[in-house]
Amino acid sequence: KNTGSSLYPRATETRDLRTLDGIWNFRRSPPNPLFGYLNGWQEQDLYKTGPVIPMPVPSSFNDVGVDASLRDHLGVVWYDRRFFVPRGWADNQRIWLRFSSVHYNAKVFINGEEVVSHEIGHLPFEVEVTDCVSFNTSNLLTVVIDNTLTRNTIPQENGFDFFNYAGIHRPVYLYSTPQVYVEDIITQTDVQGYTGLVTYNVSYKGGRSDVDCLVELFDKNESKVGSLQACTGVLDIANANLWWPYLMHSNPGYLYTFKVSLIGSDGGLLDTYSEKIGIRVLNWTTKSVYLNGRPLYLRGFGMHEDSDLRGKGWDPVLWVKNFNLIKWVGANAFRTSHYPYAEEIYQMADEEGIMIIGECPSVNAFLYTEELLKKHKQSLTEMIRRDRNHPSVIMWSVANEPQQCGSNKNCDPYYSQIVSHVKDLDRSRAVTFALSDPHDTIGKFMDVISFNRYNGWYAEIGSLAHITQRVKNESTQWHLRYNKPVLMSEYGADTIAGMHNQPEFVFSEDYQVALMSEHFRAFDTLRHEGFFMGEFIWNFADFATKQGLTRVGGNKKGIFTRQRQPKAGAHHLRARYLALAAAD
Ligand code: GCB
Repeated sequence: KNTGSSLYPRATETRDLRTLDGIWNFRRSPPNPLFGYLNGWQEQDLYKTGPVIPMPVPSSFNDVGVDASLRDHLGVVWYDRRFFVPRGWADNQRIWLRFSSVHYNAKVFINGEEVVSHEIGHLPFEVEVTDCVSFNTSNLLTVVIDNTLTRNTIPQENGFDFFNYAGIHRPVYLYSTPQVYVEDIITQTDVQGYTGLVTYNVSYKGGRSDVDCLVELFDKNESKVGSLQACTGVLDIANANLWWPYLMHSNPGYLYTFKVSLIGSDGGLLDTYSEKIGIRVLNWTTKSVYLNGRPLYLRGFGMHEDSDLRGKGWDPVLWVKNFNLIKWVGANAFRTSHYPYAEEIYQMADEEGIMIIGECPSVNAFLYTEELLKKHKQSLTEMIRRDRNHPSVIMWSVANEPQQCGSNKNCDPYYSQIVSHVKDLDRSRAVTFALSDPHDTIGKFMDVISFNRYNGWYAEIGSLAHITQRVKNESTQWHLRYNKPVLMSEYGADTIAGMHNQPEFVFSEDYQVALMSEHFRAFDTLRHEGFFMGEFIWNFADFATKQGLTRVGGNKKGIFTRQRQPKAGAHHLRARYLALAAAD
């Protein structure tokens, strides 16, 4: 089967697109994961083989029901729906089925025939289904999902606190392309003086060798500023408008439209596809990461894709609000802790000038097996393939809090291979990991040292006394040990909105504010040392977790509640971030 491209699905002059989002039928499997297959559930409508419940797509399935067994379900679930294929697509078109994310393991059937399977959530997969669909009648689409995590999944079981939401998390599309189609576009930009350079590589498929690529670049006013007739090349853009971060420039997030057309030998248009790109250049030293020659100071957050009822389901309402809040606070960056987010989020970040550290789904890994390494690499391949053209993505985070890397001898070879894998795919961005063990030896593989530390929380709970000194010491030690730029990728305190205590007491808004102030004092000294390049509070908003002694209705370290209302900490952070932005 043709497993297609990594391009975001779009209708163009030559491509058509239908969404398959909506209410699907859903059923949990009995504990035997094979039960449904053995009873032929994939071969007929699910409602004919037993009771079904309505399930929204996209959404996690966990929180839309009324019983804990659905919320906490671990194992196999079944989804299905019917769809029609437009008659017009029968005319020499290829037909593609695309899932933007299904968590964790997915098997997809059309009219009873298995067409594709995919492991690892948070990343898209697609397959050509031209020969599997019928134009004369409706088609049955069945998706079987298993959310069981093991020692050899990415992430591994039990290694993280966020809730293991599952389901069809992002949009599902049916789309058409011509026979000869643009398969992939890779762009990389550079800046020399006032000139922007766009190096590109367009690949196409479809069995004709007499195809030419016409590449055109348009500015925001839709004026053509460059073009080339070649599938690989470099466009020189004089007086380019560079892509700048939010609040660093009066016109942040400037994007050009990169349009590719495939032209046949008779001059006819075969396929066309456009995407937005930003012109900017990144480089880094032992002290900092530079964007367009200017050192970056990142003011940001760790986040989650998480909200009431939807769990991890893509929700444009939530994310437009999130971006408005990110800008209101004066932040310029976030880390996609702890997995790649929906593609639409990177598109918004491109437009708004918000910088992203793109993290793959490896969270708190332990036991470094060959099988895990293979999957970890696969997650990076898929993430980089998907996200590499976004100007907003400035760094790759290849893992959050790898475990035992101070003691386990397998760690070094494992992470050295992980980093070389990333470098083979993309040398234009710095690589980081969010470290938590002060004895970690894997900092040597990184371009930037990120560290997570909960002073005043997991260390010395309730005491503010040593926070400033500890943050300063640890940051300095990381820098001295590895001679790399350092950023604090997590710090924070659980805070119940509305709870007040004077003098400050843990879980109160007052304690969160006081703990933040102690960190700010450290950051202010560190900023002037020249190697400290950013602060990311944990977390942007409260989020769901598994049940546990330390989680009162979830992880409450948000500066916003889960409903995106500000705690006192949000106002406190805003005052700081806006002042930092003014000094930027
Ligand atoms: C961490 C993890 C993050 C947790 C956080 C916490 O170190 O990276 O996923 O949510 O601590 O609040 O415990």
